Amino acid sequence: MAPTPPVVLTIAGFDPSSGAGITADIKTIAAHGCYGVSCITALTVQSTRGVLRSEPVAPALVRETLDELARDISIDAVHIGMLGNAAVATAVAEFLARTKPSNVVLDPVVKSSSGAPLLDAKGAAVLLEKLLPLATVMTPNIDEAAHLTGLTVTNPEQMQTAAERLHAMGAANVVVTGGHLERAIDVLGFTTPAGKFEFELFQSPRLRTTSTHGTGCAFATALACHLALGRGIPEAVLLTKAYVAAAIANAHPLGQGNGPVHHLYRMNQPARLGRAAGASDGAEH
Ligand code: PXL
Repeated sequence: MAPTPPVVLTIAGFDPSSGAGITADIKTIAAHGCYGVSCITALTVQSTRGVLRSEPVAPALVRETLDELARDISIDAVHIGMLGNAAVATAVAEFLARTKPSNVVLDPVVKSSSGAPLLDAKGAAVLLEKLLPLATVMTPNIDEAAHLTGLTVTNPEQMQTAAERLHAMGAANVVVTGGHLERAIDVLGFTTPAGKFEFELFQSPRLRTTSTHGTGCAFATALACHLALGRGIPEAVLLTKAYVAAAIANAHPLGQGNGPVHHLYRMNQPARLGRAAGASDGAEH
Protein backbone atom coordinates (compact mmCIF):
# COMPACT_ATOMS: atom_id res chain seq x y z
CA MET A 1 0.00 0.00 0.00
CA ALA A 2 1.24 3.49 -0.80
CA PRO A 3 2.13 5.54 2.28
CA THR A 4 -0.35 8.29 3.22
CA PRO A 5 1.00 11.72 2.27
CA PRO A 6 0.92 14.59 4.76
CA VAL A 7 -2.55 16.15 4.93
CA VAL A 8 -2.89 19.92 4.51
CA LEU A 9 -6.18 21.65 5.36
CA THR A 10 -6.91 24.90 3.54
CA ILE A 11 -9.51 27.24 5.00
CA ALA A 12 -10.18 29.89 2.36
CA GLY A 13 -12.55 31.51 -0.11
CA PHE A 14 -13.66 30.16 -3.48
CA ASP A 15 -12.34 31.90 -6.62
CA PRO A 16 -14.18 30.51 -9.68
CA SER A 17 -11.17 31.32 -11.91
CA SER A 18 -8.98 29.03 -9.76
CA GLY A 19 -6.06 31.47 -9.65
CA ALA A 20 -6.57 32.11 -5.93
CA GLY A 21 -8.61 30.52 -3.16
CA ILE A 22 -9.53 26.95 -2.37
CA THR A 23 -9.24 25.37 -5.82
CA ALA A 24 -5.85 26.99 -6.39
CA ASP A 25 -4.72 25.84 -2.94
CA ILE A 26 -5.64 22.24 -3.72
CA LYS A 27 -3.41 22.46 -6.83
CA THR A 28 -0.53 23.84 -4.74
CA ILE A 29 -0.98 21.08 -2.16
CA ALA A 30 -0.99 18.41 -4.90
CA ALA A 31 2.14 19.98 -6.43
CA HIS A 32 3.92 19.35 -3.12
CA GLY A 33 2.93 15.70 -2.88
CA CYS A 34 0.52 16.36 0.00
CA TYR A 35 -3.19 15.55 0.28
CA GLY A 36 -5.51 18.56 0.44
CA VAL A 37 -8.75 18.88 2.40
CA SER A 38 -10.65 22.14 2.53
CA CYS A 39 -13.25 24.35 4.15
CA ILE A 40 -14.81 27.18 2.11
CA THR A 41 -15.28 30.42 4.03
CA ALA A 42 -16.83 32.55 1.29
CA LEU A 43 -17.92 32.45 -2.33
CA THR A 44 -16.63 35.18 -4.62
CA VAL A 45 -17.80 36.25 -8.05
CA GLN A 46 -14.58 36.96 -9.92
CA SER A 47 -12.41 36.26 -12.94
CA THR A 48 -8.86 37.22 -13.91
CA ARG A 49 -10.30 40.73 -14.28
CA GLY A 50 -11.05 41.15 -10.58
CA VAL A 51 -13.54 40.45 -7.80
CA LEU A 52 -17.15 41.58 -8.41
CA ARG A 53 -18.61 40.47 -5.11
CA SER A 54 -18.23 38.03 -2.23
CA GLU A 55 -20.61 36.27 0.11
CA PRO A 56 -19.41 34.66 3.37
CA VAL A 57 -20.57 31.15 4.26
CA ALA A 58 -22.69 30.63 7.42
CA PRO A 59 -20.25 30.33 10.38
CA ALA A 60 -21.99 27.16 11.64
CA LEU A 61 -21.21 25.48 8.31
CA VAL A 62 -17.53 26.40 8.71
CA ARG A 63 -17.46 25.14 12.31
CA GLU A 64 -19.18 21.84 11.48
CA THR A 65 -17.00 21.24 8.38
CA LEU A 66 -13.80 21.82 10.34
CA ASP A 67 -14.89 19.68 13.29
CA GLU A 68 -15.96 16.80 11.06
CA LEU A 69 -12.69 16.87 9.09
CA ALA A 70 -10.62 16.96 12.29
CA ARG A 71 -12.60 14.09 13.84
CA ASP A 72 -11.95 11.96 10.75
CA ILE A 73 -8.48 12.84 9.47
CA SER A 74 -5.14 13.61 11.09
CA ILE A 75 -4.13 17.05 9.79
CA ASP A 76 -0.42 17.90 9.42
CA ALA A 77 -0.75 21.59 8.56
CA VAL A 78 -3.43 24.24 8.17
CA HIS A 79 -3.47 27.13 5.71
CA ILE A 80 -5.83 30.05 6.40
CA GLY A 81 -6.63 32.49 3.59
CA MET A 82 -9.69 34.67 2.94
CA LEU A 83 -12.11 34.69 5.91
CA GLY A 84 -14.70 37.26 4.78
CA ASN A 85 -16.09 38.46 8.09
CA ALA A 86 -15.73 38.40 11.88
CA ALA A 87 -18.18 35.53 12.46
CA VAL A 88 -16.29 33.17 10.14
CA ALA A 89 -12.91 34.33 11.51
CA THR A 90 -14.20 33.60 15.04
CA ALA A 91 -15.40 30.11 14.03
CA VAL A 92 -11.92 29.38 12.62
CA ALA A 93 -10.14 30.77 15.72
CA GLU A 94 -12.34 28.64 18.00
CA PHE A 95 -11.58 25.55 15.89
CA LEU A 96 -7.82 26.18 16.21
CA ALA A 97 -8.13 26.77 19.97
CA ARG A 98 -10.15 23.54 20.35
CA THR A 99 -8.03 21.22 18.20
CA LYS A 100 -4.57 22.85 18.47
CA PRO A 101 -3.23 21.69 15.08
CA SER A 102 0.50 21.93 14.51
CA ASN A 103 1.77 24.13 11.66
CA VAL A 104 -0.79 26.87 11.14
CA VAL A 105 0.01 29.32 8.31
CA LEU A 106 -2.09 32.48 8.51
CA ASP A 107 -2.29 34.56 5.32
CA PRO A 108 -4.00 37.75 6.52
CA VAL A 109 -6.02 38.36 3.35
CA VAL A 110 -7.66 41.77 3.60
CA LYS A 111 -8.15 42.83 -0.05
CA SER A 112 -7.84 41.28 -3.50
CA SER A 113 -5.05 42.61 -5.71
CA SER A 114 -7.77 44.51 -7.60
CA GLY A 115 -8.72 46.24 -4.32
CA ALA A 116 -11.98 44.43 -3.41
CA PRO A 117 -12.46 43.95 0.35
CA LEU A 118 -12.14 40.28 1.37
CA LEU A 119 -12.32 40.83 5.16
CA ASP A 120 -14.41 43.43 6.98
CA ALA A 121 -13.00 45.70 9.73
CA LYS A 122 -14.41 43.60 12.58
CA GLY A 123 -12.93 40.52 10.90
CA ALA A 124 -9.49 42.19 10.84
CA ALA A 125 -9.83 42.82 14.60
CA VAL A 126 -10.67 39.12 15.20
CA LEU A 127 -7.72 38.12 13.02
CA LEU A 128 -5.34 40.20 15.13
CA GLU A 129 -6.78 39.33 18.54
CA LYS A 130 -7.70 35.67 18.13
CA LEU A 131 -5.99 34.15 15.10
CA LEU A 132 -2.56 35.74 15.14
CA PRO A 133 -1.55 34.19 18.52
CA LEU A 134 -2.59 30.73 17.26
CA ALA A 135 -0.55 30.89 14.04
CA THR A 136 2.82 29.22 13.56
CA VAL A 137 3.67 31.64 10.73
CA MET A 138 1.91 34.67 9.34
CA THR A 139 2.47 35.73 5.71
CA PRO A 140 1.35 39.34 5.09
CA ASN A 141 2.38 41.08 1.90
CA ILE A 142 3.66 44.63 2.36
CA ASP A 143 0.17 46.16 2.01
CA GLU A 144 -1.33 43.76 4.55
CA ALA A 145 1.61 44.36 6.92
CA ALA A 146 1.00 48.12 6.66
CA HIS A 147 -2.77 47.73 7.13
CA LEU A 148 -2.43 45.49 10.20
CA THR A 149 0.33 47.46 11.96
CA GLY A 150 -0.53 51.01 10.88
CA LEU A 151 3.13 51.41 9.80
CA THR A 152 4.46 52.50 6.41
CA VAL A 153 5.95 49.42 4.73
CA THR A 154 7.75 50.07 1.45
CA ASN A 155 11.32 48.78 1.90
CA PRO A 156 13.19 45.89 3.61
CA GLU A 157 13.96 47.88 6.79
CA GLN A 158 10.27 48.76 7.20
CA MET A 159 9.31 45.14 6.42
CA GLN A 160 11.57 44.09 9.31
CA THR A 161 9.99 46.66 11.64
CA ALA A 162 6.48 45.47 10.65
CA ALA A 163 7.49 41.83 11.27
CA GLU A 164 8.81 42.84 14.69
CA ARG A 165 5.54 44.64 15.47
CA LEU A 166 3.42 41.63 14.42
CA HIS A 167 5.68 39.43 16.56
CA ALA A 168 5.08 41.78 19.51
CA MET A 169 1.33 41.41 18.79
CA GLY A 170 1.69 37.63 19.27
CA ALA A 171 2.76 36.07 15.95
CA ALA A 172 5.54 33.53 16.60
CA ASN A 173 7.00 33.84 13.08
CA VAL A 174 6.28 36.34 10.30
CA VAL A 175 7.19 36.46 6.59
CA VAL A 176 6.51 39.82 4.98
CA THR A 177 6.41 39.23 1.23
CA GLY A 178 7.52 41.96 -1.13
CA GLY A 179 7.03 40.43 -4.57
CA HIS A 180 6.09 43.76 -6.08
CA LEU A 181 9.19 45.63 -4.84
CA GLU A 182 12.00 46.43 -7.32
CA ARG A 183 13.65 43.15 -6.31
CA ALA A 184 11.32 40.44 -4.96
CA ILE A 185 12.39 40.54 -1.32
CA ASP A 186 10.78 38.55 1.48
CA VAL A 187 11.70 39.28 5.09
CA LEU A 188 11.39 36.43 7.58
CA GLY A 189 11.31 37.13 11.29
CA PHE A 190 11.51 33.83 13.13
CA THR A 191 11.78 32.59 16.69
CA THR A 192 14.95 30.51 17.15
CA PRO A 193 14.97 27.38 19.35
CA ALA A 194 16.70 29.60 21.96
CA GLY A 195 13.70 31.95 21.86
CA LYS A 196 15.38 34.84 20.00
CA PHE A 197 13.52 36.66 17.20
CA GLU A 198 15.93 36.77 14.23
CA PHE A 199 15.68 37.98 10.64
CA GLU A 200 16.58 36.47 7.30
CA LEU A 201 16.21 38.18 3.91
CA PHE A 202 15.30 36.23 0.79
CA GLN A 203 15.91 37.98 -2.54
CA SER A 204 15.23 37.10 -6.14
CA PRO A 205 14.89 39.05 -9.39
CA ARG A 206 11.42 40.49 -9.92
CA LEU A 207 9.53 38.73 -12.70
CA ARG A 208 7.86 41.11 -15.16
CA THR A 209 4.53 39.47 -15.93
CA THR A 210 0.79 39.92 -15.53
CA SER A 211 0.38 36.28 -14.45
CA THR A 212 0.37 37.06 -10.76
CA HIS A 213 -3.17 36.16 -9.72
CA GLY A 214 -2.90 33.91 -6.67
CA THR A 215 0.75 34.43 -5.74
CA GLY A 216 -0.17 35.16 -2.09
CA CYS A 217 -2.34 32.06 -1.80
CA ALA A 218 0.31 29.91 -3.50
CA PHE A 219 3.01 31.24 -1.17
CA ALA A 220 1.10 30.63 2.07
CA THR A 221 -0.20 27.22 0.98
CA ALA A 222 3.22 26.00 -0.24
CA LEU A 223 4.68 27.10 3.10
CA ALA A 224 2.03 25.02 4.93
CA CYS A 225 3.01 22.02 2.76
CA HIS A 226 6.72 22.36 3.59
CA LEU A 227 5.90 22.54 7.30
CA ALA A 228 3.65 19.46 6.90
CA LEU A 229 6.63 17.73 5.25
CA GLY A 230 8.65 18.43 8.40
CA ARG A 231 10.88 21.29 7.24
CA GLY A 232 12.06 24.11 9.51
CA ILE A 233 10.73 27.60 8.83
CA PRO A 234 13.77 29.23 7.10
CA GLU A 235 14.20 26.25 4.73
CA ALA A 236 10.44 26.15 4.13
CA VAL A 237 10.44 29.86 3.16
CA LEU A 238 13.40 29.38 0.78
CA LEU A 239 11.72 26.44 -1.00
CA THR A 240 8.36 28.23 -1.06
CA LYS A 241 9.87 31.29 -2.73
CA ALA A 242 11.47 29.08 -5.39
CA TYR A 243 8.14 27.32 -6.02
CA VAL A 244 6.17 30.57 -6.42
CA ALA A 245 8.85 32.08 -8.72
CA ALA A 246 8.72 28.97 -10.94
CA ALA A 247 4.89 28.95 -10.91
CA ILE A 248 4.95 32.60 -12.10
CA ALA A 249 7.69 31.98 -14.69
CA ASN A 250 5.80 28.98 -16.15
CA ALA A 251 2.37 30.66 -16.22
CA HIS A 252 0.39 30.65 -19.46
CA PRO A 253 -1.79 33.56 -20.59
CA LEU A 254 -5.41 33.17 -19.48
CA GLY A 255 -8.28 35.62 -19.44
CA GLN A 256 -8.27 39.34 -20.00
CA GLY A 257 -6.86 40.42 -16.63
CA ASN A 258 -4.12 39.10 -14.33
CA GLY A 259 -3.81 35.44 -15.23
CA PRO A 260 -3.14 32.65 -12.73
CA VAL A 261 0.28 31.32 -11.82
CA HIS A 262 0.89 27.74 -12.98
CA HIS A 263 0.52 25.81 -9.74
CA LEU A 264 1.14 22.46 -11.41
CA TYR A 265 4.03 23.52 -13.68
CA ARG A 266 6.05 20.47 -12.69
CA MET A 267 3.59 18.22 -14.53
CA ASN A 268 4.84 19.75 -17.81
CA GLN A 269 8.50 19.29 -17.01
CA PRO A 270 10.27 16.34 -18.60
CA ALA A 271 11.52 13.72 -16.17
CA ARG A 272 15.14 14.34 -15.28
CA LEU A 273 17.60 11.85 -16.74
CA GLY A 274 19.70 9.70 -14.47
CA ARG A 275 17.19 9.36 -11.67
CA ALA A 276 17.01 5.94 -10.09
CA ALA A 277 14.19 3.81 -11.45
CA GLY A 278 11.20 4.00 -9.12
CA ALA A 279 12.45 7.18 -7.44
CA SER A 280 9.47 9.15 -6.22
CA ASP A 281 8.56 12.28 -8.12
CA GLY A 282 8.59 14.05 -4.80
CA ALA A 283 8.28 17.78 -4.34
CA GLU A 284 11.77 19.03 -3.53
CA HIS A 285 10.49 22.56 -3.43
O1 PXL B 1 -5.23 36.82 -3.13
C1 PXL B 1 -6.20 37.03 -2.17
C2 PXL B 1 -7.39 36.15 -2.35
C3 PXL B 1 -7.60 35.13 -1.49
N1 PXL B 1 -8.67 34.31 -1.55
C4 PXL B 1 -9.61 34.47 -2.50
C5 PXL B 1 -9.45 35.47 -3.40
C6 PXL B 1 -8.32 36.34 -3.35
C7 PXL B 1 -8.15 37.39 -4.33
O2 PXL B 1 -8.91 37.61 -5.20
O3 PXL B 1 -10.39 35.61 -4.33
C8 PXL B 1 -10.77 33.57 -2.56
